[in-house]
Amino acid sequence: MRFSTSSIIAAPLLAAASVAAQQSITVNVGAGGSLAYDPPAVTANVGDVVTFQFQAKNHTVTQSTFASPCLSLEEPAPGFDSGFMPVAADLTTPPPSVSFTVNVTTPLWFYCKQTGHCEKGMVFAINPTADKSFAAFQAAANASNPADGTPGSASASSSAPARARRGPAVVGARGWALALDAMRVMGIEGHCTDGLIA
Ligand SMILES: [Cu+2]
Repeated sequence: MRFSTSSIIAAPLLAAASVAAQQSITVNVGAGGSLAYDPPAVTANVGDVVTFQFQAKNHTVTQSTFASPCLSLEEPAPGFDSGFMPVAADLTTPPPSVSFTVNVTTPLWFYCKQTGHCEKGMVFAINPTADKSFAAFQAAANASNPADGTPGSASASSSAPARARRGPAVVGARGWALALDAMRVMGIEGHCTDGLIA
């Protein structure tokens, strides 16, 4: 665990350190059955090659826009699209991959066009900025209409949906700790049973 965390942090630092050399960046798609790109966002220079390795299920990497995360980029010209990449559950050969060469310095936005995946947050970004962050892009994806991918009413800059989903677990943990503290104060720690706690 310690080693894998270090390598995840080190990769972008190395990419930023050697500006002149062309970088090769690998992004895992749907690893372990997840609806996610790993890493979900990368920093890249013009000429760098991002290779998407499709690990499971049937995903795509499809270019969209910050304003409409779950709709394919069509104007002024159709954007990058890997197309659907079905992967057998018992795959033993190297996973299929598709590469994308970074051609601009401005942010690039992508999503999975499999039904419902984008709205569940399966999005990816190259060179997101402070103003147009990956978190804001993903929040806008979460707020999009699952039926047709059109943008939702929530602002792209709002991170409220993500907070709302994490909220109950945090409150629950705090409530549990407070309850235990209260029982200790009351001196009933030794007397509480599973039935009393529930
Ligand atoms: Cu997908």
